[in-house]
Amino acid sequence: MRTIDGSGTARGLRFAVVVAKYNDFVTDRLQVGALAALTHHGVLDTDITLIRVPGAFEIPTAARLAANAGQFDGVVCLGCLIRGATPHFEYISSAVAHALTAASGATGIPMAFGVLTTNSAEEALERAVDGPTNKGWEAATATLEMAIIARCLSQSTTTT
Ligand code: DLZ
Repeated sequence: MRTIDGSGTARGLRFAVVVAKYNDFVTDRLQVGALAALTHHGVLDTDITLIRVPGAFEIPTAARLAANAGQFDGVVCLGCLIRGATPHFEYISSAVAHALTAASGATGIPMAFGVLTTNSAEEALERAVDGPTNKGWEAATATLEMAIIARCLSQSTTTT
């Protein structure tokens, strides 16, 4: 039996990190976490492209454009929606989640949903602390595991 689980080095893989600037007191911290995770797993700084978009609503379009550019093995998507401060919170959250699912499916490029949807700024900041519990770190790790899986599957040959 063969197991493919996304472990192993991510060196040589290229990533786009799409970050919403809205609520940047949180998203800047998610960005730090995501970049730390990519570096921790062997991704070279020169293989990372940072794309900063206005708000969460713009993340899926940028992610799809990045994927279609053919330069990336994965796209890490980071944003922060705060219910109390966002009148159309449910609408944007749902739109972003659905659009990212569609973009990843249509392009075949792994994308992770690192968009916080919290009740308060305090809850958001709790999810953007230093280290592996940072949701940016988690999203980057999920993206690179999926990129490793995609690389393994694309290199697989059928044997009889
Ligand atoms: C307009 C808006 C609001 C009210 N709240 C948020 C938010 O909590 N998080 C976020 O990332 N973006 C927010 N935005 C901006 C929208 O995502 C988008 O950038 C604008 O509606 C322009 O399309």
